[in-house]
Amino acid sequence: MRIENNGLIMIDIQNDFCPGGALEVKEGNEIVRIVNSIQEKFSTRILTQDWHPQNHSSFASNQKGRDPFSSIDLSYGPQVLWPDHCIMGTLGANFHPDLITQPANIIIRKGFRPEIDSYSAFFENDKKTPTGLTGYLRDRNVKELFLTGLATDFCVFYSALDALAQGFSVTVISDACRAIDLNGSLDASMKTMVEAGVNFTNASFI
Ligand code: VGL
Ligand code: ZN
Repeated sequence: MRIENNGLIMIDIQNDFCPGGALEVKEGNEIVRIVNSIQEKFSTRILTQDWHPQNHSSFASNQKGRDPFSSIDLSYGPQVLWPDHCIMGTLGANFHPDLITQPANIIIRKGFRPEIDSYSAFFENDKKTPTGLTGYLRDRNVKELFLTGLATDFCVFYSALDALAQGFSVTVISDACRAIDLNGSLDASMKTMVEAGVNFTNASFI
């Protein structure tokens, strides 16, 4: 079945989030085959790409005396500090080499402003600055979104909540996602998504 007017969002399936990468997500590479196997069932295919300048404020290396995976307060609220990752133009920012990218209709890059991080595919972490994805999807008359990618408890999580708030129906394809799981973030994000009304399925049911 090809699902018309439905969109598949493939979030940050990039080398730096896969084993051996700068911010590796356990088993991150294992989703590539699963994501590839369902792409043709969707009429609209969206890739997102975490795309940071070297001086990005979410990098612990740019915050004096701070360690990766600690948290600080930035102008828009608390922000986890990460190892340098997905630096624009580097190999680590490339999509996983086995990910099928040709059929994608649009690539949304996010996190390119030095002063603000961007987990969600829709809004940056100030919850105000849009990426433009909402307008793109509305213009394409997409109503239902299916989310895959890395990481379940950060970029997938914030994208799912924002997509719901923008009026889309949202289904996370669980076996096509993997988590960072920092201080219980996976459990917390799952609970929040369930309570918010996110649906969950597996790729074999698509
Ligand atoms: C992500 C942390 C920092 C993600 C991106 O894709 O989930 N996490 N940048
Ligand atoms: Zn990032």
